[in-house]
Formats: sequence, C-alpha cells, structure tokens
Amino acid sequence: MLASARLVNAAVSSRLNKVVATAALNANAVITAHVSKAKQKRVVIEGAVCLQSITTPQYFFKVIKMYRKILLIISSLGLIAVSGCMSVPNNLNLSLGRTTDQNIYLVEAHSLVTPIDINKMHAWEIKVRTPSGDPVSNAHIDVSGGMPQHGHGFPTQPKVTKELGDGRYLLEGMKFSMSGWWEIKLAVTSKLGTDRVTFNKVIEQPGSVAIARLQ
Ligand SMILES: [Cu+2]
Repeated sequence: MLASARLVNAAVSSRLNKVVATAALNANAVITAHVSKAKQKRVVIEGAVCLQSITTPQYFFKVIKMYRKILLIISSLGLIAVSGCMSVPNNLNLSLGRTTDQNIYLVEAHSLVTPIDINKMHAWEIKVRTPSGDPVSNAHIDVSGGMPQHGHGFPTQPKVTKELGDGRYLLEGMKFSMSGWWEIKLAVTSKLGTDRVTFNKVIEQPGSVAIARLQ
C-alpha cells in the first residue's frame, strides 16, 4: 500500500483531531477531496477523490464517510491509478497584462498581496489604458471567473470598489479557494465601449504534502 494512501486513510480516521490530509501522493497522483464552496452540494470526483481545499469541514466529513470505502478499496489494492486532479495546461498564457478581445483596452492586473495564500481574501489592482497608453477613467469593470477545469466560480464575489486615478481600479474580495488554474474575467465598459479580457492565474499548492488542521 502506498504510504500516501495510508496517510489519507489515517487522516480520514482521525476525526477526533479533525485533521485532514491534503495529500500529494507520488509524482503523478494526487488524492484530494474537492469541496467546492460555489457548489456545496456537489462533490467533484475527478478520477480520484479530490481533497484540497476544505471550506466546510462538517460537509467534508460527511463526504469522506461516503467515499471512505472507496478509498480503502483503492488503497488496499495499491492501485492509486489516478492522474490526480487535472493538471494545469502547460500552454497557458499567464501574462497579467493584455489587450482586450477587440483591442479597445490594454488591461493590467496584479495582486496587492504576494504570495497569494489559498482561502485568504485580498485585493488586486486593475489598470486600464487605451492601446496607445492613455489611462481610461470612469470605467465600469465587471469581474467573474473561476476554475475552468472544476466548473466552479470564485468562492466570493470580487468587485471593483474604487477608482484610484490614473486608470487604476481597486478590485476587492478576491479569494482563491484551492490551488490550480483560475481564470479572472474582466469586462471593461467606458465611453470607448465594452470589451473583455481573461487572465489566467495559477495558484500553487502550499506544499507537496500538507496536513491542514481545521478549526
Ligand atoms: Cu476547484
């Protein structure tokens, strides 16, 4: 039996300690329990049980009870034939400065906090300019996004709350509830028109093997 599988089982068993393992298994396999806050009633089993970001511990344990049998069978056979939660595509454009789809705006975005911790609310700054570099003021920016591979959105409702001058805008309420590939979609509207841009952001796993203590 793989040590990592034991780790998961141990974590599943140790309800008293309310210890949950975020177990990165071997190079290829990750078992995670993926409980999406956006879709709390839905557990995504992506070729494995995804156990990564636990936003609702009670619900998590319910889920774990259900899938414990499966976990035990899998691990006792030593057949953790999982490719893990989907890996991040390696051709993603990770640039946080792009022109919008119809080239109306040049938009830059950056987090005001680095590194970005999982599940921690933080703010970003968005800078909007014309392609020739003039700052765009009085713009309205709608924000959406989520994890395209998991089919869920942000756990929060990020919003642009303030215009900071010089074409800069404050985006508050950003929170990434798990590691992996996130899309940040902005729709910018000003007197120049409405145009959209999608940024890709990869949130790294804090450690290859981590034990998270709940509460
Ligand atoms: Cu996700």
